[in-house]
Amino acid sequence: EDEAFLAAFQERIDAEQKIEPNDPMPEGYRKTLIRQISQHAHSEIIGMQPEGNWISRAPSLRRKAALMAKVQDEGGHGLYLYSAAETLGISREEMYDQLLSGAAKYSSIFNYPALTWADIGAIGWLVDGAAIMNQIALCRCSYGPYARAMIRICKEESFHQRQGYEILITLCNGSDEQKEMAQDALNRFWWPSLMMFGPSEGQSVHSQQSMLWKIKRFSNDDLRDKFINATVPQAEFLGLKVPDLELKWNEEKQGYDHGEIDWDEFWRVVKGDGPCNRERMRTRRRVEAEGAWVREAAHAYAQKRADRQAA
Ligand code: FAQ
Repeated sequence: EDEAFLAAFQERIDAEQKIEPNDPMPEGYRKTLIRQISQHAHSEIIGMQPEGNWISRAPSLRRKAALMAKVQDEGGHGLYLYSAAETLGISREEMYDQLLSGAAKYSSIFNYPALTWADIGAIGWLVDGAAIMNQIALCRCSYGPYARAMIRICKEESFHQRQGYEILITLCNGSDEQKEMAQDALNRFWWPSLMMFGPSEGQSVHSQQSMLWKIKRFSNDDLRDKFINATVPQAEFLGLKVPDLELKWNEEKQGYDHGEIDWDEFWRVVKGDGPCNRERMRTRRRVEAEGAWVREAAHAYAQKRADRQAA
């Protein structure tokens, strides 16, 4: 790739032109997008597991219908995102293989268990809340198909967020035991939700280049701070306590100061040693094997139609 090509590409990016699938692009740009979009897709698919577990245990028909719709949406987001990644020249099978072999990551957050019904509230409120904060910025990503996919996905995520917050409002207005359940869920999900935004400045190896290419618009730390500033008042409204003794309003910066994130825990979970990593992958492998006959049948049917058309 010569310098003139790279400079011309950067000029298009700087002029806020969207890059489309058939446009020439630097190999690094293509690779970065395949990595990020496919890992985003894997997160959606693996992210169905913690909540999927609770569909049959939802406390009412109404709660069950909402949760089922949410988990289905996540499956839809995954498929949408796999399609966006395919426009960059990788096949879905390759992406699945990368997930199953461990070569591709998925978000650390889905390696934590959903132990109680309050966790379903906390996942909607905090996990989808963090996802939206990150994805709103991605609606302006320089790669057209990814940016456009994000618009619809963000709309659905905001329904998910409200669904979760409403579960917690109900629990917090309930018995002491229910309120304790809500507090316990916040205690366990707060820090892992902050970790979703990725490592801090020095450790975020991809940020600088991704910001230059306008794949990312904000640093991991900036988005994390925005999330904290938006979420702390919501916890106060619920009457819950954020489990961070160092959390304090900073008048000067008009934002919260917060305690240090346990980065050892983050990297441990990212590298496969979190509470549920093995279980998530085991489940994913099992359903992949169980679904093999469906894919075979679909291929055979497509082949038969193609043969008939050719004849
Ligand atoms: N977990 O240099 P950076 C959802 C990795 S929302 C695991 O900062 P980058 C919705 C990173 O990949 C969740 N790994 O990387 C939902 C890289 O390793 P690599 C998904 C992480 O890409 C809600 C290394 O660390 N959302 O699913 C994490 O510039 C409820 C260095 O990091 C997205 O994927 C982590 N938390 O920034 C579903 C959004 N953080 O790839 C169900 C799109 C970092 O070289 C229920 N992605 N790493 O092997 C992004 O915005 C970015 O990729 C970041 C990371 C911000 C996640």
